[in-house]
Amino acid sequence: MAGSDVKLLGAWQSPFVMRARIALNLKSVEYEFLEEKFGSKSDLLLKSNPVYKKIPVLLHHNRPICESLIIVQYVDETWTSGPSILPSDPYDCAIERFWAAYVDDKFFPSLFGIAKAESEEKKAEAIEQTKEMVVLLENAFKECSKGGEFFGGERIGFLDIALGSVVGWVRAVESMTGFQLSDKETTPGFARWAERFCTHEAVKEVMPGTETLIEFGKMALSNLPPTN
Ligand code: GSH
Repeated sequence: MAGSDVKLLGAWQSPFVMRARIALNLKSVEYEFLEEKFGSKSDLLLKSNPVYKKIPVLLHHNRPICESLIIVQYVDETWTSGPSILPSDPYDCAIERFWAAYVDDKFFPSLFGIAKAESEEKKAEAIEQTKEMVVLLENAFKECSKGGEFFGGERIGFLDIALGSVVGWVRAVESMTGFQLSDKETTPGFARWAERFCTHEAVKEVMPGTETLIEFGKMALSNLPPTN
């Protein structure tokens, strides 16, 4: 069932969509990118992901696969001739999945909590919390990379994709708030890894620039519903 007829429903600015695009690029899979407009959902999206109604959705021979990390695993298992994304060792695999879940459950919400904070006090709290998380991720990098350049060792792996997809947004939040979440003194491993990840062939064409993300972020924040 590998082969062509691959479509991806997504949006350029979404870190979740970036995960699917990076996985497809790593495997050199050609795909059609069907861009969803911000603030609306196409009929194809509603039909393909009726449960969550969210992007990304991968359509392989018109069969939908939803949820970014599940898509990454599907791509890895389907296009086996390309470089492996998940580690072959079950323990290494479990550790990468653990940290990928941490990225989704803790790190993303904390990072976007900075941008959405309604007072300076709340913003400072969210920044401190996110910085502590970067330190944890720095330690995870040491454990997973085993001295290599990426979480996956010498190649980009599952956790690189899970966390790396948000690096552009980390930079955008840093620039918008004037606070560094990661730097070469406190989290040197994370900082160097982020540079390497963003300049990788499979990543650079899908990773938007900081200024472009800031512009989008301001527009998206101004469209948030008011909180009471
Ligand atoms: N857990 C999902 C995944 O990993 O794919 C999250 C996907 C997600 O939140 N996508 C956002 C979305 O479609 C775009 S960044 N939002 C529209 C909505 O929430 O209605």
